[in-house]
Amino acid sequence: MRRVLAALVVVVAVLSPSSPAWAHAQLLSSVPAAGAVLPASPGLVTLRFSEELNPSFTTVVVSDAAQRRVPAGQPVIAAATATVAVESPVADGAYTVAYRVVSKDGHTVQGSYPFTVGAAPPAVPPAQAVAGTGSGGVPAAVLAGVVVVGVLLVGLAAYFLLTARRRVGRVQGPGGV
Ligand SMILES: [Cu+2]
Repeated sequence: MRRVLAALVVVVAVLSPSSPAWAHAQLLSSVPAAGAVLPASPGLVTLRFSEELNPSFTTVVVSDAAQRRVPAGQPVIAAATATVAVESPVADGAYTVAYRVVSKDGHTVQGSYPFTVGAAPPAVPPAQAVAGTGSGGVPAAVLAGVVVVGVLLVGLAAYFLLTARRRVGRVQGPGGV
């Protein structure tokens, strides 16, 4: 019963776009800021949240455009702020800061944001730009395409199954004495 309740809570939490009833740790600001274009590699990445962080459950990962992890120290927690030291200067390029923290109520909060070192990155195709809202998810257009193809395939399969069954019925019908 408790498991069912827990599952329900998760479903409700996932379905509701924002849960104002629960005060979750929220990223308030960061250095470098989301979308910042820096002239040179940052030495530190600092994230400030809306509530105190638990050092045992705070993860901050910086990765490059190829999703390789940039060597950085363990997050240093001071109240609501987490700071990681970038171990050696990074090359020009696009980077992502991904974080995972645990709210006071025990729920995990995660997110990510990009920043750029050096010149601004080349323009991305519109579909990718739309998806680049920090979720790191699959572009909506691709998802829609997958759904449409899936529905078509299921429809085709159903059609062939039905016609095959009908054909079998026809063949067996007269001969099946
Ligand atoms: Cu919560």
